[in-house]
Amino acid sequence: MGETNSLKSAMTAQKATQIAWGVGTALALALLTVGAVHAVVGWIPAETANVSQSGEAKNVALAVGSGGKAAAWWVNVPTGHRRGDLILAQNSGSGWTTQTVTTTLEARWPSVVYSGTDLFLAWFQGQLYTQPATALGGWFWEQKVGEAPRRVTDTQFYSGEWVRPRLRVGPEGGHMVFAVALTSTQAARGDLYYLYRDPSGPWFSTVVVTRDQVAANGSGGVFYPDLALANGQVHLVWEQMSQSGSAVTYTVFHISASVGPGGPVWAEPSRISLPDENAQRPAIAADGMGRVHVVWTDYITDTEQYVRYRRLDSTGWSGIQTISGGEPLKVNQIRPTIVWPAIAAQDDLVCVAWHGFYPDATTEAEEIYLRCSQDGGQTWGMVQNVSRSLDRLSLMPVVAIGIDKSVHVLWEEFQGGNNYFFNYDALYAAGPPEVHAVFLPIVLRNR
Ligand SMILES: [Ca+2]
Repeated sequence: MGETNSLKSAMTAQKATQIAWGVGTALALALLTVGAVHAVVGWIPAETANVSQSGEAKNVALAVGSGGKAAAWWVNVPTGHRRGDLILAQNSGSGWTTQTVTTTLEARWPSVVYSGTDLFLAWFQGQLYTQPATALGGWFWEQKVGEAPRRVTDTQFYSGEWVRPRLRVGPEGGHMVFAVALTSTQAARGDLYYLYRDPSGPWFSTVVVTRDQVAANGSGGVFYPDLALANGQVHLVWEQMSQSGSAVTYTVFHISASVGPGGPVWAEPSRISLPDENAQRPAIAADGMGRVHVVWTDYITDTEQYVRYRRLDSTGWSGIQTISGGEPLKVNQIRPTIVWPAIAAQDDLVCVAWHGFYPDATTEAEEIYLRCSQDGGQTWGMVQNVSRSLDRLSLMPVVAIGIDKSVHVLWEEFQGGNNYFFNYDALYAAGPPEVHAVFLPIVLRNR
């Protein structure tokens, strides 16, 4: 409750009015020079931090504990390298404390999750696929903070940047998902793996969906999976590639399971993106009320992408909504060349974050956007600009919601130089889900 009060006090009416007029002036200028008012407002965080300050932060992950404080987790990748050290930063309430968790310089793609006050970390450690000759593979690791790390399985797995291990921990045990192959020759087209364990037991792994299982003409592949727990069920989503000759399509699929003493019992997988979409990078979140919320990128062209949204509740799947607004999103053609959505939900609050820039951007550099629904995903508030750094690449956000309904966002922010693959810091911002006061003065002023 202390955090709620501090958020409210930080957002005094006077401050909101000052910032609102500042944004209004900026948008009025944009109207004169560009000729179009884009319906994006600046988000007013209650708290911001550069949590890495290393110039080496990649693959950021974020979770908020029952105490309302965030834990950030990323890989410090030295310039010229592909892997690095794992860094954990925790917000004590009076500042961030940072620790190096591994020093092997072999880690990528961390995941972080709270179960009550217990903090769990997971990651991939080894050589990711770059070309067949260097697909050496690696292992997945899990660590409860305060205890020793342990290897999730003895099996050596092969995968690439799409491996995306995601960990969830509930009172019944742990759940993990990733996209991998058992051989280096198949590393570029993995299968979908789900793993589970009892609260103190070993991990059991199972292949949920094979690469060709839901591909129309074979030659499939599984990429970028995600995981959520709702009503005692496991929900997985993933990006499914299907190749027929030179035609390659990407589709977002969903599968659910009941997990009992005998292990998971899977339902049939189902496609949740439209057949004519080029649907990639799905993310899923459970809201604690039995619903799951899914977002993905509809990649039409390099310069026309949209964030789509769908919800599964007791009546089935909702229709598809476009969360990123009416204007198409663009991304730079350096990294990662695709819009990258993230989602978090708690009760009726659902928040989506993504990177990109809109057609009226003065610089072709990504911003981090945030949009929240306060009625369980039926209607959505304003598109808000979280990063507000027009000339710098702001990439690959993650989002989390605290029990006080504060929204926490972490992303990679370019720190300058000529090499856009390196020199990123992990930036953090937290605040209320919505700042309605900002938009109204803009409308009045433009008239
Ligand atoms: Ca930016």
